[in-house]
Amino acid sequence: PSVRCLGKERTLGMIKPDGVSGNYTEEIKRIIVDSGFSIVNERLTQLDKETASAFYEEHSSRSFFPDLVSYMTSGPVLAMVLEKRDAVSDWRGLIGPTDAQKAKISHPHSIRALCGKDSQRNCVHGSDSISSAEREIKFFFEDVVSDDIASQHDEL
Ligand code: RTP
Ligand code: MG
Repeated sequence: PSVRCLGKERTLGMIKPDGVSGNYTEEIKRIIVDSGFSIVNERLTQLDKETASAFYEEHSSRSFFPDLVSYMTSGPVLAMVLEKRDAVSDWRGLIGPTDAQKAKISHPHSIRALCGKDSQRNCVHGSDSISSAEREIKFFFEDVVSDDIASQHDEL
């Protein structure tokens, strides 16, 4: 199935570990819904090193990659499938620039300005293209990440 259907489009949004542990989940969800997105699926999950590395594999040669993997595995993340017309670009616009310090100046109403700290801890993720959205929605909702927090707890 395509991420585009009947004029609507889907993207992968994620609240990163700092957003979840900082108790921003409800506020971010309210912004999402108030901005016209439907949250059509969601999954709270703890990424391990392997899954976090695979998710961000495009950055594997960057100097910040080991830090990025540590950050993304530091606590649970909430992955969400977000749907609306132009979901991919509209969600990128709503989250703001990568560097949360810059976001606070240039995009003060963005989500990263609200709950991000710096160029790494920026509290949310968004797919950067329609093809990334297709890959990332599959990643969280069909392939690698199959156990949510509740079922992981059941196995303990
Ligand atoms: P994302 O993929 O998480 O939505 O973020 P993005 O497109 O705005 O930025 P990207 O270039 O894809 O970088 C992915 C994530 O890596 C961390 N990062 N750290 N220390 C650094 O200089 C640095 N640069 C990037 C951030 O967590 C960024 O969101
Ligand atoms: Mg990116």
